[in-house]
Amino acid sequence: MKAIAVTVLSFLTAFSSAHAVAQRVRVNGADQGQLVGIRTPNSNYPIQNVNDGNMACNSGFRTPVSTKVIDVKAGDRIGVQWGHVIGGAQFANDPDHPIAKSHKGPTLFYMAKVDNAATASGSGLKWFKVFEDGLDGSGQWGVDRMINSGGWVDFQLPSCIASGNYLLRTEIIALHSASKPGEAQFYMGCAQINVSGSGSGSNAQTVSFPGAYSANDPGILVSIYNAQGQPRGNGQAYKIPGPAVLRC
Ligand SMILES: [Cu+2]
Repeated sequence: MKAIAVTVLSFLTAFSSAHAVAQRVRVNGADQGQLVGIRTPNSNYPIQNVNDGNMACNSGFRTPVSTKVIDVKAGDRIGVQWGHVIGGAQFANDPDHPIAKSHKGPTLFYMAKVDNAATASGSGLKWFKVFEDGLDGSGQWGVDRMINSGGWVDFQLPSCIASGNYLLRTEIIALHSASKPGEAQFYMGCAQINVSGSGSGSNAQTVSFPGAYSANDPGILVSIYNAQGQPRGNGQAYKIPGPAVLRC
């Protein structure tokens, strides 16, 4: 009986609870609260088609969607927390929190200027990349660092960006099955922020979602395993998808 229960549990773990959703924002370490100022989908399933119309901010949000626009200053440290379900860890030492450990890959942030971050759609925007964390020389991924940080990924807002409302797009790309076309898993969510500062704007390269990625990008169609079968990279530098990170 116990063996059957364990088998069923691992089946469920493999096929649903191992995924992740972005669900909290923090500013200079101050947690803004669960589902506050961030659009979090009810489903933790990934998008696998890079041309999916919801590649910008995801879809199927837990309602009511927060109307909060979080005030930040250029140069602040801002972070988003991931969890395998809304609410984070479900019990002590929950092995799938914040995401199944198999889900190696990069973590990324993009921003797009909008008139009103509480109401703006993610489609049709011009996104620039403000953060990326891929594979380091010791075989650790951005996702490994996110797991070690309890699901949080933080970065410093560029000092040169113009004041105003932005959608902040957070993303994980899970590459455990990505050696087959269409099997990279994209997880994303959008936080709603209002940036104040004295920046005059930047001439960062912008991209569209969908559009920024191709299914054949070297960082999307890729085997991440070494000769020993460990998910530590295939011996070549890992090329994170998308444009270069904005440097002020
Ligand atoms: Cu998953």
